[in-house]
Amino acid sequence: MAIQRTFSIIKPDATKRNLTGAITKMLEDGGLRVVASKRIHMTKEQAEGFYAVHKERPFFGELVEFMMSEPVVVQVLEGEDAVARNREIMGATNPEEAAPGTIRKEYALSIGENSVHGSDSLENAEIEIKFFFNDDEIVG
Ligand code: DAT
Ligand code: MG
Repeated sequence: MAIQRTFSIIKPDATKRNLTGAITKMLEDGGLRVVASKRIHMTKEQAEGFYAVHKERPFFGELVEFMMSEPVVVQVLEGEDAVARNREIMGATNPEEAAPGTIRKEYALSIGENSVHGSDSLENAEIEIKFFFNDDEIVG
């Protein structure tokens, strides 16, 4: 175990329902610290670039349109084992499969409108943090 940083997005379905604070509290209560945060409205270029790994998937167009549909809050989270810890707090991609007490079980509307993103590996966390934040925007 080690102190890590991971990347999180509070997605459009959640910002639209005014859940930024409630979701951030679940992350904080789970042991993670918000060391960077900003509310942005993603451009098409940002949404396509961020999710480029999924561009061959049938839901790619829908995913990009969704991520541009309302503002999002992008965050850097820090803590013990932060990448795995954040994935635990988020719950499974499909809210029907998400464990009780997780963000997605509590708030997600569907597999697509599932309230949060979290990096799936330390390597991807570094790439995703750099995609949205400059070093001087992260204050540990
Ligand atoms: P996760 O966000 O849990 O890492 P993922 O990386 O497999 O999941 O997919 C990225 C996002 O794409 C996911 O949060 C919501 C959307 N998505 C995934 N599978 C989908 C599906 N079968 N139908 C619609 N959207 C989907
Ligand atoms: Mg993923």
